[in-house]
Amino acid sequence: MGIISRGFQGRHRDRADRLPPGQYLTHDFPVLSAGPTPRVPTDRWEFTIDAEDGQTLRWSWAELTALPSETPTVDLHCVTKWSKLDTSWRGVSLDVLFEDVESAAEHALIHCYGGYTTNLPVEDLLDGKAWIVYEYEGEDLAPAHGGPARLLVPHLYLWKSAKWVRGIRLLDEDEPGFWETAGYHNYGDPWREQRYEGD
Ligand SMILES: Nc1nc2c(c(=O)[nH]1)N[C@H]1C(S)=C(S)[C@@H](COP(=O)(O)O)O[C@H]1N2
Ligand SMILES: [Mo]
Repeated sequence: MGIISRGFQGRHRDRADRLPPGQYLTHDFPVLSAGPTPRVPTDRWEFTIDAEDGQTLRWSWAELTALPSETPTVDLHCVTKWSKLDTSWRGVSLDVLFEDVESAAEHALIHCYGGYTTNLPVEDLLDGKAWIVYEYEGEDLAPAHGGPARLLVPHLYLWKSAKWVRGIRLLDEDEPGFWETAGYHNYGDPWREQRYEGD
């Protein structure tokens, strides 16, 4: 219930302190998509975690939304320099989805309806740092913002928060995703201003 995000914000209580270097505050919610918005009816939606040994775990929409949910309130930081404070979401912690995953893989490649991909270390998905969210500010997540469901991993730049998320592939070797291949930073920590390769 937002304990992690409250703790995180406790360290950055002031608005100015909560703004990473080079960012400005915005109050609207811009839409940034590399392609058209895929429309995925929830009766055909599924989410999978594929481990490096071939094991696949699968959730239907009904199964995902029946899992215990959390309501994180988090700050968003986009590499195009806008930040938005105190956004509130509902979704399932990746810790819950990883409960039955047996894997020693350190790398994750997120894949989406529509073809977008992004990579991050598995540890950045765990310990209360990431969710599959399906509500924003108390409403169903709008398709433009990734509905029916998106990844939310707010401690990294927002391009890592994959919209229309479809699954996670666990990999022994790191594999860059869409923007990482195009010159964005492989990790993308806004507090270290890791915008582009070499930052
Ligand atoms: N599937 C998918 N996810 C995506 C993107 C995308 O183009 N496709 N864009 C990323 C980028 S670059 C940003 S900044 C955020 C924007 O999220 P928003 O449109 O909800 O603001 O989504 C990220 N997730
Ligand atoms: Mo972005």
